Amino acid sequence: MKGPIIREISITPIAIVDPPLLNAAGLHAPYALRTIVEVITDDNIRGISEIPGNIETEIALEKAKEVIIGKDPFQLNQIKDAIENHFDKETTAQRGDAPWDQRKIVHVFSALEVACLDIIGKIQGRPVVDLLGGKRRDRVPFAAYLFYKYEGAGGHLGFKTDSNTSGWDSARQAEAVTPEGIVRQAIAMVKAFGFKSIKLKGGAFEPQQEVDAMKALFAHFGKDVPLRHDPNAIWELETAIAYGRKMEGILEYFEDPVRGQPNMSKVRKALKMPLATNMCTTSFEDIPQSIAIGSEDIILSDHHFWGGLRSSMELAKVCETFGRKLSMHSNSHLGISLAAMVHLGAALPEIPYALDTHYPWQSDEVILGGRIKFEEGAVSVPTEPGLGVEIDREALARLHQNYIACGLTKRDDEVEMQKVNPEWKFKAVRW
Ligand code: GKR
Ligand code: MG
Repeated sequence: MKGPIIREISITPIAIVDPPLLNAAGLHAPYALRTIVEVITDDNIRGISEIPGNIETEIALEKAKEVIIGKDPFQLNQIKDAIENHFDKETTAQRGDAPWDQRKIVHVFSALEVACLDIIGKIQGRPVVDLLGGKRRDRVPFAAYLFYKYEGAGGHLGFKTDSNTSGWDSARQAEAVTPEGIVRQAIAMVKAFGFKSIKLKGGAFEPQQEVDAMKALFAHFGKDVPLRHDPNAIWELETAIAYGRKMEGILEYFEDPVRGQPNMSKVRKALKMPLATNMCTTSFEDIPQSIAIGSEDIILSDHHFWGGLRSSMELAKVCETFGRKLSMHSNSHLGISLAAMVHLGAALPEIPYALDTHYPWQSDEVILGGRIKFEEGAVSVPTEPGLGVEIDREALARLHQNYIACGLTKRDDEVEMQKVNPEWKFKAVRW
């Protein structure tokens, strides 16, 4: 039987408004970059996906067309093999020192896989979750993701910001540097989205200031709201043990306090709380050493980095076998990525921890129907065929214009930070 054939792949870089959020690598630019990928079959079925934007990934996607156009979108193994053979092998070291993953090929395959699953779902009349083995839950829980931020840096936030702005919009606009500022941000975000767990992106200020913020969150929300802290591996081993000890009993988990599996393993042995990572165990090739030395309890997967939704399901099995828990990492993103995360979240054997999402920080959207709604901190699993979301053409064109106008081609939080503080330099380990 003749299957569908991939006739065209369209790659559209976009820039979405992003607030001036701080992290260990510096400051978010006024725009976060995403790439929208559309895979179109010979009978005009269109599968879509969204990945972090980076000019090098877009060039690699362009080059992938040479081996993907003409393939059957159902043949995901062939597509994967073709990509692997077409490009040089990428190593874990290429993920880089930044909090986010800088490899190209994992992104390329993830973009193509999700778009092909969207096509397959549309042809079969089934949601993507059914292609991952079927739904284990109807709603997928997410966590509040707090950030230190400067008021005034960066660009406009995509909504009217005047003295009448209230609720989450007002908190999103406000400076949050002190523990009290972080608690105010948490209250507004939890109220607006109903999140039941809270994570603070750390690594921006001295450890004691961040520990004080976690203590202030604990004092306000109490033990029934799980808390996490993520300094993005910028602490020394001794710092992580000393300050981690101060957070024992208040953190649900401690995320990437130090750099590298050996250091993570030492912190894990020294502290009485689970460790999570999206920085030291980031691909299947990292798993043997992770198990041998025990570098973490929880792997924060990300389908954009782990090679798509199906390999994230495989990772779930590996985690189950070796006594790891699995949860999800995020970066600034829109609704296509969120929909993919929700399908995956619905299929995973268990969700012991609410998943990360940056979504509340964004105000743009590229899908028809506008921004996806959270209820009680969770997103309902789409039931329509494929991902269940479609591109809003007018929004895509506008966000692509933003991309052209803003002049950014890759994420560089150090350069953005230097616009505020010219002396500032990224350090892989700072405190
Ligand atoms: O958005 O600034 C950010 C985060 O620092 C992000 O880039 C990280 O990749 O959220 C991520 C994390 O959990 O490490
Ligand atoms: Mg992290």
